[in-house]
Amino acid sequence: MAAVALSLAPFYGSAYAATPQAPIPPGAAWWKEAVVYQVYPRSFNDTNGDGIGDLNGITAKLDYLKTLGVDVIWLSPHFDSPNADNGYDIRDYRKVMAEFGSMDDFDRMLAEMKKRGMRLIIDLVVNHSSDEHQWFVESRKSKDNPYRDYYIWRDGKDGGAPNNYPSFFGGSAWEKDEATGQYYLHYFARKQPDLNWENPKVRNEVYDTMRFWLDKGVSGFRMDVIPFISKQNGLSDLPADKLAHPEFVYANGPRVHEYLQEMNREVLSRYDTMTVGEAFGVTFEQAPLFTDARRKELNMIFHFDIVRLDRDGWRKKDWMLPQLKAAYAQIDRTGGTHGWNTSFLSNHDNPRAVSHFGDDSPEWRAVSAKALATMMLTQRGTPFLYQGDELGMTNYPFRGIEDYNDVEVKGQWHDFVESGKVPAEEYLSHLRQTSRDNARTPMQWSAAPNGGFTSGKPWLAVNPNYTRINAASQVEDAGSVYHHYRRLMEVRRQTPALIHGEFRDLDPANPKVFAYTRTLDDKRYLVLINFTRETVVYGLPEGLKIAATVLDNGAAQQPVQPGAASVSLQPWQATIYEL
Ligand code: TEU
Ligand code: CA
Repeated sequence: MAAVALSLAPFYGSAYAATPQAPIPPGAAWWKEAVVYQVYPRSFNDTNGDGIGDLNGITAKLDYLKTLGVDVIWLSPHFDSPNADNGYDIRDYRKVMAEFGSMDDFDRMLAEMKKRGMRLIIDLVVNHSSDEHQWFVESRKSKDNPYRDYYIWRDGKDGGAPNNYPSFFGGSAWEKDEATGQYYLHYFARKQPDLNWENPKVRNEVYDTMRFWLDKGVSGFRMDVIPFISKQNGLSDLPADKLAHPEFVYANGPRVHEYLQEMNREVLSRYDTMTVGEAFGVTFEQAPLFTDARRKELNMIFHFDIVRLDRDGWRKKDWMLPQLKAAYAQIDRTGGTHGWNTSFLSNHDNPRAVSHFGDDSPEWRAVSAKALATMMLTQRGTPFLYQGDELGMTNYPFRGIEDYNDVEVKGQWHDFVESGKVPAEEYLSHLRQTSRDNARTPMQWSAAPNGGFTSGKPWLAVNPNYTRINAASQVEDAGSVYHHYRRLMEVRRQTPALIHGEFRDLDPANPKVFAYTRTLDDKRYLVLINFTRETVVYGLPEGLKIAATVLDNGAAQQPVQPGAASVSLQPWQATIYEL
């Protein structure tokens, strides 16, 4: 305990008292300086006992987020939806999902955020809508319906689908519709038909929707699978080697940049916004096409290269630290001088950060979660923190297939297990580690029943470790994961070099330690992170001298002497030094 107090010393005094930060002023770069917190509303906080999180539940927790140091909230879809994919299938883009509350609740939530100097970005899900959207209800009625061209309809070929495109949620990406005998395209579930962006009416509908929410006061959008909006000319069959990862074809339609530039011209440039594109299927080489500010498209994108480092679809693979570092270095390069990046380790589609990249055993969970926090918040990119990761929440102890809720799992179970291609046990052993449901279990607010998330029956089971891992106990404990995140955000806010400074990996091949500098003008910082359970003596590269410790994650045993040539890094130690 003494060691913890000592290592926290530099920021313990002022930071624990939690001086609320001043709001970031409007202007070109507020979104570079901001820390974003993703709320998955269904699992955040339920205030009416129906087992589903709601907007009032978010409003009730704004002080918690403010104290943590959050500047911007990204709200996963809050729109009217039949929930085939938990809101990523939108029935009405201008209506609030009934389970989440009303438009009045939304307006109040937004006003309360503004009162606290926080901004809100919402999820723009416009590659597809719900099949229950009025546009699709009309579109499927007849070939000459005025809405027919809002979606992508084709005749079948040789008695089957128009081409061999697979859906991410299992089976073909085409569904035959009885009314006309034609097929419609759906990259995701059958209940998520793809919109036809070639139709200018569709684009204008989307822009109108964006204006509707911007005029209400939201500050921008996270754009769901936005590179997929332009479809390949001719929609020909995928070659065999592209079938396993169709995203690299789906993301490369010929008109995607034209559409994004039009969207920017028509809408985004007229407001003070931030935009982040979910860039599934976009390579490092292509990334600047989306984010180079001179092109006027998006501010930043989510690269998948870190969260999918050790993945092949639902399969989990081994990973090594140098691979992770290489991904960081490449991502940083794609940002370049004119672009900007994101920094994230988890979201509602990925397993929990600490279970994925840290060590979620009881002994190492907290310290490794803090080490990952240090890494995530000292990259050159806007950090996106996923709800619950600030507590070091872990993956769920899934047993059988019946424990899962995700539409993706149901499709895969059918395609791989029921088809006899993969034994159930093999699929399940990977799924336990890779399932999206790991991140979707309810927030663990306290040690009360259901982690204080609901007084009713939660829509998805709460992780039984809520009695040990919860917000109430961590807010009280200065040495918690929560307070480490809070201190990191405060340090980041006060240290321009950690936001804008040049990133340099000092030792890309080191399998145990991630060592990098962040440099801005004459200010230089060193970050050292030990990714192992062992003590590692790390010799500093020639010429580097530590001037002071800025913040460590509670693992350090003794302060480093100024001028020291090496540091004895404790297991999972992560420290920011000033050079
Ligand atoms: O996800 C896009 C996406 O392609 C993957 O992350 C996907 O979830 C899957 O894991 C691929 O195998 C976005 C949303 O974030 C996700 O929640 C939605 O299900 C999807 O789009 C459809 O809207
Ligand atoms: Ca509720």
